Amino acid sequence: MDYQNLLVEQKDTVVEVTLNRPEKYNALTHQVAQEMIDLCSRAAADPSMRCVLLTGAGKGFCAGQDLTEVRDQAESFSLRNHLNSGYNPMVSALRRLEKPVVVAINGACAGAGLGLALGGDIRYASDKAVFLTAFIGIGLVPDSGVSYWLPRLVGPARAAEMLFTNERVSAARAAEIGLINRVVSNAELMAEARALARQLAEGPTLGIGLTKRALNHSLGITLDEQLEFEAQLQDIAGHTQDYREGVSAFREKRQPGFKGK
Ligand code: T3D
Repeated sequence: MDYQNLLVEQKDTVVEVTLNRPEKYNALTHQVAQEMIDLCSRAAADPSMRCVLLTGAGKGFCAGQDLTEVRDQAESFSLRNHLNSGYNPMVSALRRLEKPVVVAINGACAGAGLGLALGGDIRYASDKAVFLTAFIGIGLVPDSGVSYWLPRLVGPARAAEMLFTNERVSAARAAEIGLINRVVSNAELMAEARALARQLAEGPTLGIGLTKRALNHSLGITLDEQLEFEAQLQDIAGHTQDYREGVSAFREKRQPGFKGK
């Protein structure tokens, strides 16, 4: 597959993947998800790729769903199908990849972009990064694994706060509450993340892969079960007036007027 939205560069045994839609803060589309899925299956099959390092081009890491993408807004459009054919297999493929995945979060990380980051194994963030769930800002429910990871990483009360209020969480606070592993100065982020990726790639990566399988197994219900449940709920939220209003308000750069309908 030729990648239109990813920059992929292999440095020795580390494959560096950069989400490359900087003018939209690397917002996600179905095509981006297909490219990520392809990349994960290549990485799984290629023994010369022993660690994946994921980051974003420009100022943002990933702003979640591309809200400017023109698509069928008809009642029949199913967010469940949208998720099950794109973001869910993307997040699942990253998580199932039995090789270490380091995420270098260079800037804003929101919505399904947060799900993507949380699907990795070890997260370093720039001191300029900001984290927000974003879904409720447009009347939606968490998807892409965000409702799976948040309560497990930060506890149910903080998860509820982040999800209900859409607060912007700084990188320092994200490290404090366990959402990320480490904050690094913006200038040092890639050097630090590359050093970690290289260290992991030079380690016993088969053992790391099996350790990842053990960690995944320990988590109770599976990520895949929660991804499907999120997709069902998103289908309901995706047919509300509030969702239409949320997306229109974003495009028109104004505050949304939600009605709870
Ligand atoms: O609908 C479905 O498919 C269901 C699935 C949903 C999954 C989801 O991910 S839902 C959540 C979607 N994401 C959001 O709601 C986040 C929207 N963006 C923001 O809240 C803010 O942009 C950020 C907090 C991410 C960054 O804020 P800030 O102030 O640093 O930057 P900015 O000026 O708002 O954005 C910079 C540019 O990126 C700007 O472009 P412009 O105006 O300079 O040409 C902005 O429009 C663009 N951008 C940011 N987020 C998105 C985006 N373009 C498209 N889609 C975005 N999500």
